[in-house]
Amino acid sequence: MNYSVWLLGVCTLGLVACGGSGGGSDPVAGCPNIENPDPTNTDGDLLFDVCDPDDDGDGFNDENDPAPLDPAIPGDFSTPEAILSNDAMALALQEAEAAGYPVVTELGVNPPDLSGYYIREDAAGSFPVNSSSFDQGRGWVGAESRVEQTSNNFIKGAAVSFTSFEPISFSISEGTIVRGDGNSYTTYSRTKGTCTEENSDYEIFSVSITSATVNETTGDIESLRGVSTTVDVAGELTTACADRTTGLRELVGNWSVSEVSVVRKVIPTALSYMCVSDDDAYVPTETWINNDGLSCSCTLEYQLVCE
Ligand SMILES: [Ca+2]
Ligand SMILES: [Ca+2]
Repeated sequence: MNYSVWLLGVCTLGLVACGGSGGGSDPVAGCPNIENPDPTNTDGDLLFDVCDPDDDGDGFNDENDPAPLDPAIPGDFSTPEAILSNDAMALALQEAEAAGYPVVTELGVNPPDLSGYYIREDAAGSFPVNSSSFDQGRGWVGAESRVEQTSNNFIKGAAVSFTSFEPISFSISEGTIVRGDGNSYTTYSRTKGTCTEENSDYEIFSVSITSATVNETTGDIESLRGVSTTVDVAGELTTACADRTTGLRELVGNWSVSEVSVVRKVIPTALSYMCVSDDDAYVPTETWINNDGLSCSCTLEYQLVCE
């Protein structure tokens, strides 16, 4: 079975991370909605800690940060430049290139607009090389995803992963940075993944760089290749979780390359697993008001309910 579920499979398209920091909100000094807030401001940006989603400004949101008040742990991943200058990522890029799988790192600030809905077919992608230079023999699971790109080039995403015609996981993410020019782009993301198999509490903090081109006619994402490296871990690694990526990507400093030839851009009614409502689609735990004024939700069983 082609499987890479818990770390990479749950991340949309390879284009959106599963977690990461907030970004892209309008700059407002202090805390706009709190009266007399505690002025403690760890990272010295425009938001006080009490209303800053990422207190230390390292690019990992507080709830996804092993040390929310220490920017040295797991490191500064708040910008593409910071991710590129991280030692583990720099080594991963260098070794991936030496293995014949170079990953492009665009830094232009006029990337294509990736907003829309996408389908990555089950087993459409692969992991051709990793820290030990062998094919893991596993492919990406399928994914349906929603991408919202903000004006300052951050991406918010939601996705349902599937395999064997069943949905198997969902994710909601924000804080992925997109850079590029024309039709080519690179995304820079940071992720906390949690493996729950065999009652594991193992957490992996990783950063990823993924590049691709957008087909001007179809809007499809083509020739996608990315590298992801593990920068910190927490909890106890069970055998089941280690087996996911042959026990390598679960350890600090290890990396893997992923590739997908085509991720199709679709209209929402073409989606099978996300909850489609009017002209939009949602994943479990999301709620919204539909065009008829009804209160809707996408259930944990991936069912649309409006009342
Ligand atoms: Ca702050
Ligand atoms: Ca943080």
